[in-house]
Amino acid sequence: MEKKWWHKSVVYQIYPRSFNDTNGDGIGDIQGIIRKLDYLNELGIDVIWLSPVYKSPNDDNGYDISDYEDIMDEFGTMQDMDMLILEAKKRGIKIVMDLVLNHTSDEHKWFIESRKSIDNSYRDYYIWRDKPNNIKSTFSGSAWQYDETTNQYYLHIFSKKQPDLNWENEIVRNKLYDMINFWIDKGVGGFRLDVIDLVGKEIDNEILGNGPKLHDYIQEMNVKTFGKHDMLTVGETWGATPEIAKMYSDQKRNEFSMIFQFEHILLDQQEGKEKWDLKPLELKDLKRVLSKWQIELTEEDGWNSLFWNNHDLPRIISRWGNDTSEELRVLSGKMLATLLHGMKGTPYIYQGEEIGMTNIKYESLDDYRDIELINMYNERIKEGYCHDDIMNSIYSKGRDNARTPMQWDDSNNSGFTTSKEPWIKVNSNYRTVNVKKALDDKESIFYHYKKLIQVRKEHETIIYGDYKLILEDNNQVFAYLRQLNEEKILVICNFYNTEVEIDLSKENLGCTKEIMLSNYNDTKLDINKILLRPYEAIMYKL
Ligand code: TEU
Ligand code: CA
Repeated sequence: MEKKWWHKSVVYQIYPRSFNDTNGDGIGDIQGIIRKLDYLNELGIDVIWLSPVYKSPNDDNGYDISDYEDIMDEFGTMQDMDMLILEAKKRGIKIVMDLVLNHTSDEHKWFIESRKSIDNSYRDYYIWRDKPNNIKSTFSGSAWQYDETTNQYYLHIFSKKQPDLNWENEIVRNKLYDMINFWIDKGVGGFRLDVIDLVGKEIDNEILGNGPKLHDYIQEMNVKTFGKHDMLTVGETWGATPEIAKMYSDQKRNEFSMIFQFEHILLDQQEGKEKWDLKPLELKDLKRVLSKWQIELTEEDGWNSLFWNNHDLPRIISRWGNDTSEELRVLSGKMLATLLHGMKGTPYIYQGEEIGMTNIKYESLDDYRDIELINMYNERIKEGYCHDDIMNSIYSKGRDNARTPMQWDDSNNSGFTTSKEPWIKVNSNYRTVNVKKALDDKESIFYHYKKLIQVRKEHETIIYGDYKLILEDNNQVFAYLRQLNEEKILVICNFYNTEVEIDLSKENLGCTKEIMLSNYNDTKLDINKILLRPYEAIMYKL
């Protein structure tokens, strides 16, 4: 296995719309990101994954692209983008662009042409049929939209304004590869590939993810674009197992550097149902799933990504930590960070995770902006679900939980914008949860993440060491051992808000040399009998 630069990297995801507004229109912009590069440098991250900034009508907040080679008006200009790439590079930070290749906006010139007539030269860029089949849209309802101009239906796995591209059409694939090379020539450091497992779909056989031609397409894309460069590429693949992950991330296969797998993310939803159908997380399931990925996907035949959050997911402290008090928010935020960042793989930090931002509960549905949850609300109301139950699902899993404005300080609208009307309301806890306060407090979650990033860079054991789960049957503590040659690092996390005593004497771990970091400042060095306090998380060097 060849060592790669991204094995040691830590990635920070920015959702530009909610990051930092510099022209007072209530919408984040690229100049706003440039102004915060020194903050990100202070955190110690090496890569920024930038959610889409391309021209878009924002039906799905930029994941509906109308021009891949121009910048969304609200975010600024291509000159701003060139400046961001340059200014980031000056700080040793690479920019990873978000590529949405499964679909475009219905306002993309290709679709405007395609829908004009059956015999239009762009017709076959998209997926048209005389009648719909049973495929459902992820954003509720049928995945087929009737277009009366040509009396046919077009496929849209996501919103009606996101028609799926036809990857069986080689002209489409080559035009997408040309676009990728346009961004490579601009000096970006890599790509995140949105729902890339869908591009091999065979819609007439109702095959969506992992279609038979999927890996042929990915290998063709690799060879014709980023494969010629030393780039970080990460595929979003919702249905992946470790075996499937190897097909994407085994270096010998020339596909991607790694993928986002979501098996741990699905653990608090009812089997076979949707994310809105909630069930409590069982720690034993989380231990089983994360350990499986640590053990079955090694660097010999693949590479893991490590994440709790992204722009589609609820904030992890509210989801699996504790946001009921300041003390528990900080303790559980540090515990969750320690648990993830001690593992093997490339960690991803989502904007605001490093200061422990939490979920939101807007009073009115009118305060929500996400098409997915609004469509779901309307569909479930029609199906007879009660308002309160639907709102409870939205509070727990709605994507707007991740999209409230970044909380910079305790001034109006948390320093995100000077506008009185941010595009989405700021979380009312911004006076206590904000960057300025975190930077002034050496005990803040920010400095815990900063330390975890530092520790990762200083210890090959964290990058490449073996992983072994310990205390496997303990349903309150998640503990594991990392080992590389003689160095051993032990991570112990009390996952809950109650004390628990553990006995490690039978684990033959040897003696502890050092407490590398802890979320309590009086953690003991002796590990044989430990009384772990609420959410206590410790990284020991043995
Ligand atoms: O997401 C794919 C996707 O299926 C999830 O967003 C889905 O909404 C799930 O319920 C998340 O909990 C990608 C992008 O990350 C997302 O923002 C886009 O809306 C989507 O593709 C379409 O491009
Ligand atoms: Ca702005």
